[in-house]
Amino acid sequence: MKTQVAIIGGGPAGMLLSEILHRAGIDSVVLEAKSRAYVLSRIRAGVLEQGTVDVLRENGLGERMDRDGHAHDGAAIVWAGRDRYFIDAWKYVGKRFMTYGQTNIQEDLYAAADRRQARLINEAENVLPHGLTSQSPWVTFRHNGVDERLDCDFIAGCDGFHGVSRKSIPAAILKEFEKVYPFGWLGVLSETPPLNELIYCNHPRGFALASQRNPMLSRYYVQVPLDARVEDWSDDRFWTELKARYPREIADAIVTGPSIEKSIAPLRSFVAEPMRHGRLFLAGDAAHIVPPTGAKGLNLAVSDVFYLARALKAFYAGGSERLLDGYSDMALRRVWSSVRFSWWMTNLLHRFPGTTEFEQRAQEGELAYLASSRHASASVAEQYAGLPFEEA
Ligand code: RFL
Ligand code: PHB
Repeated sequence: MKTQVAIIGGGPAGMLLSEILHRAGIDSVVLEAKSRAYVLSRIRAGVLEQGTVDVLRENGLGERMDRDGHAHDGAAIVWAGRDRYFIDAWKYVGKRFMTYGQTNIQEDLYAAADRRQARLINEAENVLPHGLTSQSPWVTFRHNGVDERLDCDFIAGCDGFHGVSRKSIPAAILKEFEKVYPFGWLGVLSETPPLNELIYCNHPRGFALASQRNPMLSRYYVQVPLDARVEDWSDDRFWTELKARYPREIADAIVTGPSIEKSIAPLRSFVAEPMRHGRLFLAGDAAHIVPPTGAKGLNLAVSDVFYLARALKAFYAGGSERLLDGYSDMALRRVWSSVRFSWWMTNLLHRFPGTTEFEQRAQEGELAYLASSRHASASVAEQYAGLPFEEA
């Protein structure tokens, strides 16, 4: 098999890259390890930055999002006994957000791929990139019991944190930065009407978050210890704990019901540099992970893909490698700004093991300061909204 860009991973990063390239007349093949049903059932992100919404719209992926998504101006934070604080991106930076599930984006991307009869290979096994520093790299894999080889000009490593792409960069070249947090998030999806806004909560019992997917689908999270097991969290226990963390009026407004999904995600910050080795380019979770507190992971995957697609388009349009050469540095500038913000927000809102009353008061003091300061509020709003994409 032959193509221009071999894309490893059919998550949001890989599928969006394939779609944007197709619209520019560039051929690609996507190799995805899991089945279509598995990919389409993963429950993950929910909050899209304005920049992400714009990229999806510009590439013909906005129709269902604009119909079913919930547009909003920012998110609230509540903490012990105080008034709420609203991160107002619309007021301070003129940007809005869309609540629209990653699961839906993934469906929209697969539907668009079907319409153009994209070459998307699910359940590709033993995917391995080769010849990265040559002009003509290739990828080997096994599909339906047959060994295959895909020749290409470039390889895009969009295979998430556990993929093979990053691991194929020699250790002497790759530098990794990592921070693992001593807790996870237990997430519940339930067919109940959500609160009408996104509300983060700092509480001595631990962090909590109220989010949504649509008018009859809610998404909630509570911070849990690293050794927590989903089996130990009945729906009753979850709702009781969630309500114990929110101030009374909010707790009373939460509509409970049976969960339709329940899972625990550990929290981690991770960055791999550089995001390019020869003809291999990393994008999305393959190169970086953020704790979900800042709602940045999917948005970073989209900005990486935006930069990478622009660089590949410039290359195929005139042969210039300037943007490809600048890709890693440009993507990493935006990555580090979101990594820093997500780390800060995680520190501000979670209860760390061994936290003393001093540290709890210091967190509450910082929240009170944010709520009282126009300057601090503008800074938080600017970062939560996401930095603008850099010009080529
Ligand atoms: P993905 O989604 O992990 O997709 C990678 C794909 O590659 C496949 N793969 C392979 N394919 C072939 N060969 C191999 N060897 C392979 N190894 C893996 C995988 O099967 C998969 O299909 O990475 P991608 O595309 O970079 O997308 C990143 C996002 O999924 C991720 O950053 C977000 O979900 C993070 N995230 C959030 N991001 C936001 O922007 N806003 C949010 O509100 C938000 N909330 C969240 C989140 C992530 C969460 N979890 C569970 C980690 C909330 C949670 C709870
Ligand atoms: C979600 O809706 O799943 C969600 C929202 C905001 C976050 C993380 C996850 O910061």
